[in-house]
Amino acid sequence: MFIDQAELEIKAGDGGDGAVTFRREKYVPKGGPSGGNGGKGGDVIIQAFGNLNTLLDFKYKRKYLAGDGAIGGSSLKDGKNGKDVLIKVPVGTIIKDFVGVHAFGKSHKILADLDGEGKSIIIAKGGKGGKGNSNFATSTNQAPRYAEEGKKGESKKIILELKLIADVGIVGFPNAGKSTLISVISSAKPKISDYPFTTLEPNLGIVYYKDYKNFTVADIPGIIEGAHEGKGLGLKFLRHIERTKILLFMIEVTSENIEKDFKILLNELKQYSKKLAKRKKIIALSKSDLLEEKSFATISRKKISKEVIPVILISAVTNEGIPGLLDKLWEALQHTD
Ligand SMILES: Nc1nc2c(ncn2[C@@H]2O[C@H](COP(=O)(O)OP(=O)(O)OP(=O)(O)O)[C@@H](O)[C@H]2O)c(=O)[nH]1
Ligand SMILES: [Mg+2]
Repeated sequence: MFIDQAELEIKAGDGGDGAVTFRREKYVPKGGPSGGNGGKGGDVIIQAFGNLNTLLDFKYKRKYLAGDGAIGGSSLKDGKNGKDVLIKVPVGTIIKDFVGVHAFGKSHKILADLDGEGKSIIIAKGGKGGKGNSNFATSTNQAPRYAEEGKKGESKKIILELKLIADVGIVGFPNAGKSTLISVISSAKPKISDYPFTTLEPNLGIVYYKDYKNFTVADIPGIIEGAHEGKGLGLKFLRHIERTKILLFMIEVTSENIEKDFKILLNELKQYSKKLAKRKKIIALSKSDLLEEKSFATISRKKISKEVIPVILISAVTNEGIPGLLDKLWEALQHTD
């Protein structure tokens, strides 16, 4: 199962209490106050790591507690600070408030969008340590018998939501050859099979292009007509290509009606998000090795779409068109922001 949303309970550490102690020295019958401060509670920190790509870990572990600060010591020694907890998430993880109910219904406030490697947030702050009694001595009370209590650490419920960040998102019917393409052009090794809905979770691959240049491609489950009404696997996976710059439509070249297929795919995208459907597009006609006579010339580009969209014939089996496709994707990426 692909987990792209998780609910966590987090609690930062409580601050340690300040201490009430007095100096005991030889020949000093009444020592002054010597209670140290309590330690600070540990923070809960969430950080994005590029080598992760699911929220699966959070299916099993949902509670995160940072360490409490220790009580202040005698002889003005401060208590130890509590240990921080670091929660590692994939790049592209959005952190939301568990729930915010207001006049218009429920909403989840976005607390952070960890959209870059190494980005982090202190999601729950540890409580301050309490001051020891040594801080409270005054001219009228030289031996205070009280100290401050440590402050409680923050605790909250949060939602993690993952939206993959890729340069190119592949859209197509099941079995079009999307996963095969990503396995050929990148180091990703997704499951490939001769039946629909082989891909159940998004795959992200890095394409190493010429001269150490690279870009990322996301392969998502296939879409079918009516997906916006929940048919097949629905459209929820489109969220993973919402943040791509280019959409690569993949249609089998042997299809009876490429133009119609393109329209169906585009319509499903529109139902999900008009903004997404407007993104820059490239069409790859897959499995060109199955084309009996080389009749690509007869597939009119104009017929496929009214917009001017590059159409490239490819085969993951013979490698035909693949280098040209990478050139086109790279070139198009240079013209997007
Ligand atoms: N002849 C030929 N077969 C291909 C080519 N590319 C993919 N296939 C085959 O087409 C079938 C489907 O390939 P996948 O890559 O799993 O297709 P997909 O689009 O990822 O499918 P879903 O994950 O179900 O959406 C497999 O049997 C592949 O071996 C190609 O270029 N030529
Ligand atoms: Mg697939």
